[in-house]
Amino acid sequence: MTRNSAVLPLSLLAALTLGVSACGAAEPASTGSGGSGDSAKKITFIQGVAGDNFYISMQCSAEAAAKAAGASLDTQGPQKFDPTLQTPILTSAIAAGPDAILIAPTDVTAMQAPLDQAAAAGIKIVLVDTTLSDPSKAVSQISSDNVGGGKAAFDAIKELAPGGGKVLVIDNQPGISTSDARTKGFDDAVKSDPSYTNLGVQYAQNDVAKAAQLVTSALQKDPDIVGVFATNLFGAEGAATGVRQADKQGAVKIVGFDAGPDQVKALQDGTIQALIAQQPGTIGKDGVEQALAALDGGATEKKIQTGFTIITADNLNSAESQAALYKSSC
Ligand code: T6T
Repeated sequence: MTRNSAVLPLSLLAALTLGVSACGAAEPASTGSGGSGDSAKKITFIQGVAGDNFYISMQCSAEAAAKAAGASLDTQGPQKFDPTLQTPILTSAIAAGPDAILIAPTDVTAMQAPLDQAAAAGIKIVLVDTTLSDPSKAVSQISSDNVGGGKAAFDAIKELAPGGGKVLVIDNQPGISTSDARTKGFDDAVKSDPSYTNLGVQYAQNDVAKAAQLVTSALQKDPDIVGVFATNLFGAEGAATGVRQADKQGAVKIVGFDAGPDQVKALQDGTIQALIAQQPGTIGKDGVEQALAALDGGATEKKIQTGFTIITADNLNSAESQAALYKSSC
């Protein structure tokens, strides 16, 4: 099923202007909310990485949905977007015996076996944001239209730099379903327009400083780069820093996935031109509802696709853009 998955028409991109930045990873989170009594359903939410505005926003709505249903929800997350750090968190969550786990798997293959084990233990698994190579054991998977988002990013760069030229992608790491799909959507779109050349994907491992360094080096080698697509919060923050360091704000257009407070600041100061805000709140709410439906023996939706909002400096103050901004806390 697809919900709210319409990409804003490109005509709305006519108002494109600037933006970007990010947020750092935090302590492994473990916060709880809602639900009381022995009969309350227990849900654990395992983020891709703690301290990321996208997952914080998802947590807030998941907590609210759990509370409304009389269930409890506790949230945990690794300090880095890394399956070797997420696996032990999942293992101890399984040992605690929740009724359901909502999780953003940090790798399509590395998280497969531990999640299959959780499902085999009778825990209802809902994949939120990212997915697995084989998601069949999950009761539901909910994510943005990431291929469409990658294409929308290129469409935005085209509007910002209509003359064509070289474009670059700053990504987290390979093996993440969401960003792999974003880079594919972007790359396919670039290939359809011979006036642009995709210099390819560079991986920054969610490290803002590394993303900045990749962008400054790329600009030294190819000073005529016209656009950078950053596939998530941290890549966008780093790309903005790299472009600032090269003193090329505005000359190099940055389009970044996600819309945390730092990205919005960069949009306002003109370093980033467009943000593709996902709907983490919807993903979290739907995730809890799917988990509870599965626990109650009700119907679940195997796949739910959510949409996004393209935010520019010009439309930032609109009600739609304001509603799409990510939270730093609940
Ligand atoms: O872009 C989101 C999320 O969709 C992706 O899977 C990982 O990075 C973010 O959490 C943003 O940092």
